[in-house]
Amino acid sequence: MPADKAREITREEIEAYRRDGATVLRGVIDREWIGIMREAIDRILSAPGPASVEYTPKGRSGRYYGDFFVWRRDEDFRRFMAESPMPDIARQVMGSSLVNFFYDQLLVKEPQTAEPTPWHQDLSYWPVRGEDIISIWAPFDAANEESGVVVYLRGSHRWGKMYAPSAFGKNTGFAEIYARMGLEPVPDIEAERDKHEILKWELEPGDVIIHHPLVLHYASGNASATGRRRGLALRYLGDDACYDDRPGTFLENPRVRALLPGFAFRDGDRLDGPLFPRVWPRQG
Ligand SMILES: O=C(O)CCC(=O)C(=O)O
Repeated sequence: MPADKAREITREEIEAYRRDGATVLRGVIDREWIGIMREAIDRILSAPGPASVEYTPKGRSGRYYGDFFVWRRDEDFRRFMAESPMPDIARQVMGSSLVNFFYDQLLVKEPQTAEPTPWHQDLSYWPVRGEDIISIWAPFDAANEESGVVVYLRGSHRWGKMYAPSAFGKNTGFAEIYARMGLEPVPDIEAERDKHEILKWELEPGDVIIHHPLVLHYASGNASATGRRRGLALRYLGDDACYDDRPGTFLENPRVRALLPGFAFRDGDRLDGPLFPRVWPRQG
């Protein structure tokens, strides 16, 4: 049986997350889960889902693949978000007594993929609000500067700003939706990287990064000739998180909406039930 409980997340780790907007947790996923999820990810890559996006334009080298709510169609993804140590990590870091799963996002960059993940904050894409919202980013290959590990602008979650979402690829249908929000665009951080304090870690499978929904983050393409970069982000909602009915979020994308049949929440509702399962306290 792969592990379901997380080790204790230390006070220093939680303080670093709160202060900086992101921190690394080493060795929190065991080998059995890593094996299960590598196979599961490859299964998805060979049969892309209805809301998946190929961010690498046709004819270019590599492949940047994105997919959403994969747990809804793959049992191993479902087990990983609900039965691995991930919900226990989310609970400990948020200090929440209730945790619901928001969604998973698969982000794979095969060798020699030029496309970066642009600088962005997560919250502006999402129909949620609250403080108790966390992402856990887990790599299933070595992730480093060459292969495109996610990097963070330290403390940017505390700027009191929400920028417009940046579309990850052209012609994905998302850019037009995001334009409806009327928010100012993310500044050109790549152009002035040296003016900022960038947090970055080299990760091995088993390590994860936890990040705040308002921290600015970015990942380069995968410049490696042979090393893959399979990444999975899991998003959890804690005690004060609720549905936010504002315009322009990813719910307006018909392909995402189609993954959520019967979605009928009203502004302020807790996202709970079969579409956003409660994972803490553990069910069953
Ligand atoms: O994996 C990546 O390239 C980006 C990840 C990301 O933006 C996220 O998890 O929010």
